Amino acid sequence: MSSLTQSPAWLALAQHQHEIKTQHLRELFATDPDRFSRFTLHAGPLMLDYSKNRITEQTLSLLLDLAAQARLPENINRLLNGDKVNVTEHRAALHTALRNRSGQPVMLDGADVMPGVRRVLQQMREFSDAVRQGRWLGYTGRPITDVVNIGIGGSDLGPAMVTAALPADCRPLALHFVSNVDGAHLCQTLKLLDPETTLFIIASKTFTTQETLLNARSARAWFLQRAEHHDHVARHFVALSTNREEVLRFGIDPAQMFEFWDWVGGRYSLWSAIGLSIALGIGMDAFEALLQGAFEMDEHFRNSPLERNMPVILGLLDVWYINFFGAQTRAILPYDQGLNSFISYIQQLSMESNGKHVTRAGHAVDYATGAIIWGSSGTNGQHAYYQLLHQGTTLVPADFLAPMESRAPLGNHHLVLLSNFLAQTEALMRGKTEAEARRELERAGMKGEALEHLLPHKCFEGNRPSNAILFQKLDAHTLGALIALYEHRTFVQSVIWDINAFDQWGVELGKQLAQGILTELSDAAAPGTHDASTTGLIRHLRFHRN
Ligand code: G6Q
Repeated sequence: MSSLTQSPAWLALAQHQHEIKTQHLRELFATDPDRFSRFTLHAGPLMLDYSKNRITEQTLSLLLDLAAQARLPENINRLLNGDKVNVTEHRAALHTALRNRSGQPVMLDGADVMPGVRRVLQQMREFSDAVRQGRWLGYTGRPITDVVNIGIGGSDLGPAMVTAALPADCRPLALHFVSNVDGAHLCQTLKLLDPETTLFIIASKTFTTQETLLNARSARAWFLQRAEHHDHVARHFVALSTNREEVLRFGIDPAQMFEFWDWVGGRYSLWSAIGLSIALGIGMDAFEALLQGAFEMDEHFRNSPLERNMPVILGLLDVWYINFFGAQTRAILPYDQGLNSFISYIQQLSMESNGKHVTRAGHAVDYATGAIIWGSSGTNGQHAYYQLLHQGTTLVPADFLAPMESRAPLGNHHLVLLSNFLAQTEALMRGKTEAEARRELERAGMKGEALEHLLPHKCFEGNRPSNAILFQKLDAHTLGALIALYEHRTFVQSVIWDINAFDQWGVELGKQLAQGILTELSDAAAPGTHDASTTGLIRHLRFHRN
């Protein structure tokens, strides 16, 4: 047994869960008229209603004891002050420095990182302005019309999500994102483009990622088929990376490189030079509004007492459900079409950060860690999988997100959207009792055996927890705050679980194996020692591809 699961705060929560698990949210609301105001928080542009959670004041107080036991305030400071919190890679995780708008220095190993951050932001402004205003010309003197971001994982999901969430009305540039090494992804994209007016952004922190480099080489070959001369590459290829040597080796002049640093984790990198496609898509002012929104959330995280701290409360609620109710998943259900890709972004952020099986010191955990994140934008999910949320046997805590104002007002669409948002959270919480279902069936004229037969199917247990996050309108500032909220919430979980949220060794194993198998797929003589299944599949593929 680990010291965590034997600790006083943990044992007290386990005991409390035993007492509270039969209590229904309906009763909690009925007995406390102030429940909504008691369990509502504001941070920057966001409002969180967490009253529809299976908690009481005592639950919160016990969760806060757990946070104190894990020395959460000290750990927040360590993160924000540039301590090497990524213990397996001996690195800081200073994504907050990238959006530090305070004018204060951020020290790392005795040096202020802010001058470098500001220099790259200025470089991004100059470049994105020049491209957007048509001053940056392609090799035949025509302005750029299309930008293709080639990157994967953290070098793709963030920019793709932000630019999908914040479509500008009249963008001067069309943005494309190519991530998959499946040649179809690149081919389908290039089919639409003219090399004379296309700019490629090769986004890779390491500049060694197999998929990205292969896509980048194929894109360059496509470009050179038309442009013919290597000198023209300079007007059409830029690199976002920490690895100057590899960028040079690829053939991109370091003058066309936008630098970032090893203390920026891939899934935390959209705030860095990796955000160049965002700046090109929505303009540098809007990119800086995104940074500002995130900065405000950072300040809230740094300065608010734990009991009024939005990322802390959300992170502790996650722990409450995962570790004490056995919840294995969490749904993210934004009632805003712009946030459709937000789910896969948070999926990476959360699952790559906290999908860990050992503590920071390397001891196996004996408690659950990161949950599976999934979902889709409402109302679509209601007509697909919400059935399981309402009547299934798995507890799925859910985040419901909604804007109070629509970016695309159209008749009463937004009111219909909001009414569904509210109806779902209420239905999950309340459910429908047998008496209510019976009354309803009787009113519909049903009786006798037919009624008794249908009755159990029409009952809803309810008591299904959800958070509601409201904001005025989805804009850059709000989105920045929202992303930072989820980043910090993920960190809070990791502190309670004593795991490293900033490494991702699990990603490496597949990469290593794929290198060896690549040779074996094309060369029957290549040595390989695999299990019978993998060997069989390799042979089958080699034979049929021939
Ligand atoms: C993120 C992960 C991973 C990474 C990609 C791309 O935290 O480490 O998603 O971003 O593997 O890596 P490169 O940017 O180095 O190409």
